[in-house]
Amino acid sequence: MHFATPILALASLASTANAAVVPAHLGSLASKDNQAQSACTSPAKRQEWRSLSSETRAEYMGAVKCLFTKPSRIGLKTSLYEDFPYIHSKLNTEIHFVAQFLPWHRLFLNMYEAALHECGYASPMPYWDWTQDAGALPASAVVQEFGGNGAGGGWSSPARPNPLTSCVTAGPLAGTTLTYYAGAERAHCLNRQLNNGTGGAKEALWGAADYAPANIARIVDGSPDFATFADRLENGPHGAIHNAVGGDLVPSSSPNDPLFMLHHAQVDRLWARWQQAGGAARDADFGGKRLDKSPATLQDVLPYMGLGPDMAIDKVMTTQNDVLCYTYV
Ligand SMILES: [Cu+2]
Repeated sequence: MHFATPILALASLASTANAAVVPAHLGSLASKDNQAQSACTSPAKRQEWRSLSSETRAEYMGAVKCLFTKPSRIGLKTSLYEDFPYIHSKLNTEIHFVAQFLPWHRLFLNMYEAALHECGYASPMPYWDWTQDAGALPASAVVQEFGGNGAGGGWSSPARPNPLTSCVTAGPLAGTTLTYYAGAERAHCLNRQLNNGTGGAKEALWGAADYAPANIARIVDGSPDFATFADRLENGPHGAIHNAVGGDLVPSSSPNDPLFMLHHAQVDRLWARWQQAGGAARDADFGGKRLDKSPATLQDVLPYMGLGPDMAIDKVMTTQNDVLCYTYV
């Protein structure tokens, strides 16, 4: 069976001066005009976690744990797994609350998917459709399969100093230890402090209504341009899920929690849906501010600190081109 091999695609981009070189398997059949499109002939189909077979879900979990056994790609003394929280934390201000948020996470996720494939996972990256769990987050089958709540976990202000004692003790991730927290080295267990977002006034601040189907429909159907859409998505449901899961999913090192990647696959899926709903023009609809408040452009380069090649934003504006090759089902 053939799967998209993003890391090979990325490696070939990095190793050739001309990114438009025809992939070897297409040979001379590809004309100059259709090279970019033809590099992706059978897009991987990304599915919701709950629609995967139990064998595929077990394989995914095995690959996540395998990442802890692989060496860092960026020169850290920690594992390949921890490259992801480390990089995300280091780049925090450059990739959040700025125009780069969606494209940066799209390619970051692709690098993670490629690493899982190297660790024996043979299926496309799954996503977590949390709209199905609005109002009952702790009971979510996705959350439960990833180990559920941390010990003693429950609503806790993200602003407080976190003692990091709400350890996940169930499921395949029980006993996971992590090195980085926020911007520091701070060894700790995988932490969660789940809440429904339906309780008191504080809990409702990152409430279930933010990630309920009605709000997602409002954002996807009612946002006229990229900047509006991206802002609503990041500051609404995206942030609500980070805070409602709590623990390790709150600070800049949030890829510490494996749920991060399934969460961001859903965020990426909603961007892809918004793009598709608006036709081809939205494949080039990008805008907003850089960290220094100047206007962002499609030629701005996304940084990955050596985990994979840095990439211009216009290379990741669709999910089917010479860099990416997937769709959502
Ligand atoms: Cu992020």
